[in-house]
Amino acid sequence: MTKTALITGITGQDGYYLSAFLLEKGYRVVGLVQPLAHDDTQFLAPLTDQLDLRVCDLCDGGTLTRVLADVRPDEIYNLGAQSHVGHSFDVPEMTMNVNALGTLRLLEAIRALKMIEHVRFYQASTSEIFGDTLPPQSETSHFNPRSPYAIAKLSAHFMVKNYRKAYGLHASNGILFNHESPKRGEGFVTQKVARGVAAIDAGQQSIISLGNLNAERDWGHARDYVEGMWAMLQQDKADDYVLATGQSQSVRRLCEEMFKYIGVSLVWQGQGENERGIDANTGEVRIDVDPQFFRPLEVENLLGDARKARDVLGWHPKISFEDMVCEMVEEAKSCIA
Ligand code: NAP
Ligand code: G4F
Repeated sequence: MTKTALITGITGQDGYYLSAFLLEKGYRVVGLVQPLAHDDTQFLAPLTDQLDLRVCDLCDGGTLTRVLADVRPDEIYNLGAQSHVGHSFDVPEMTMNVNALGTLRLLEAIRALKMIEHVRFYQASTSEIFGDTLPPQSETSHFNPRSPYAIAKLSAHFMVKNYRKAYGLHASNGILFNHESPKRGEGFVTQKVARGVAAIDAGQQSIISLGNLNAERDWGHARDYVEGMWAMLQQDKADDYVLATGQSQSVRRLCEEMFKYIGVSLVWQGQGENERGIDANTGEVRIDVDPQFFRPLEVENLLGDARKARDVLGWHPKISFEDMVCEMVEEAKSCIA
């Protein structure tokens, strides 16, 4: 029997890779697209003729319920979110509405439609919920959120646990550490640097301005992480899992690695707001620090311990940081060419 998966946030990075993965497995894939976001579906262009796209906002409980009643999915992947941490400080109410209440609306629709026993639910939780808890962070680490984004996601995380315990819903939180790809939104640091490097290589830009160069992230590739999402829903029992590579890099090191692909070796001079990344050969400044990219509160160091996912799900990341970086820079260069 063909299984049906419903994906919220299908126009995002993970929505793209998860759709491709599920289509390959023979699923019927239905995706929710925001009412005013039709242009965004171009992103899905290679897949759109195989997808069933429905217009629905996570802030609209009535439409969510009607779509669910019509689609009757076997699996729901709730990826839809205002996912930019820095931006969440500017739009905290909207972030709470989409990320926390949006999840609750979906869970309530499942309950109202008496689908609890028939559907499996994946929640896109996040390593941001650990905040300044010291690494490595695992499922048992303290949650210490430091942004409206993380607070909203933690609320959704607990709501999912609550529906699992109270009503027996097969609902799992994937506590995912950063994962990137050429499909990454341009507001995130990996894509910003990849596109900046490509533009510098093409002579269209001379410098990339960044915020906190010291922050460390556990960066993997989105293609690996969507496999973990699916694996969680194939278990007899729902549970929460960390997905991570177990290695972290600073933003500074990310820059060094990306510039290598255009033959530039960076050296660093100065400190704090005066720090500069300089082309060791030419002396040209390629990176500077602009305080407008600092956040009111920062998460300094995320490094995940994904042993539970490895032992229970058999999941482990296959794509290295270096290969992910190479793919992003090459794709950014080919978009300019
Ligand atoms: P993304 O590229 O920012 O995609 C977010 C998706 O949510 C987009 O399709 C967006 O639609 C949709 N969306 C936003 N507001 C919505 C609303 N009101 N109603 C319905 N849909 C809405 O994020 P991603 O990187 O794919 O991440 C997927 C999920 O995993 C997100 O929930 C994110 O918070 C979480 N997460 C991501 C990472 C990571 O490193 N990528 C790590 C941990 C957790 P538009 O395209 O129209 O804006
Ligand atoms: O790329 P980022 O914006 O990702 P961030 O904040 O880690 O969030 C991403 O990963 C989370 C999982 O841990 C997801 F839940 C979330 O949805 C999102 O996908 O920033 C990474 C780091 C931060 O410390 C930031 O302060 O890079 C630092 N940074 C330095 N300069 C910058 C910049 N970030 C951005 N976006 N832009 C800069 O110019």
